[in-house]
Amino acid sequence: MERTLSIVKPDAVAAGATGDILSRFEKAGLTIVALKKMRLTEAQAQGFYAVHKERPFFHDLVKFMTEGPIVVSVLEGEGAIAKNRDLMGPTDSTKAEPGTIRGDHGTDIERNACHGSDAPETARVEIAYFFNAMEIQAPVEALPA
Ligand code: 3AN
Repeated sequence: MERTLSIVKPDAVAAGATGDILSRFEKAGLTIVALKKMRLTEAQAQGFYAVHKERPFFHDLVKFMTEGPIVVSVLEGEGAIAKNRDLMGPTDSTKAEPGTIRGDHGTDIERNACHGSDAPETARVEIAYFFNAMEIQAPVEALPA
């Protein structure tokens, strides 16, 4: 079992595509074990994308990610990280096939509808950035007796 962080970005939330995107995760066999809608502050967006802070697109990316609410979730399932990235399609929406989330809801490389963690270590860090342990549904077996 693996967990990954998903973000429905401000463009897709504003377009009313949240339900469509979340339903794709469930249809692909992923379980939504945590979910919230929020609007990032500038500092929160900068912190989330800190690895990109030297990149030329950093300022615009932060501006985009704070322009409206996002819907953040933790997806759980076998191979959840790769499964989510397959559903999303490539970062650049103009290269994403129809049928992928970015192909159907993204505009370009920046306004690309969704985010998904790219590796187990980044998934762990990203999940902890948005959710504490009590906000993530744990299986009954994992609860103390
Ligand atoms: P992904 O989200 O597909 O893992 P990353 O981690 O390479 O992509 O990039 C993080 C975010 O930064 C992307 N989702 C995209 O919104 C933005 N981004 C990446 N490269 C560019 C670029 N060349 N121009 C504008 N925005 C970019």
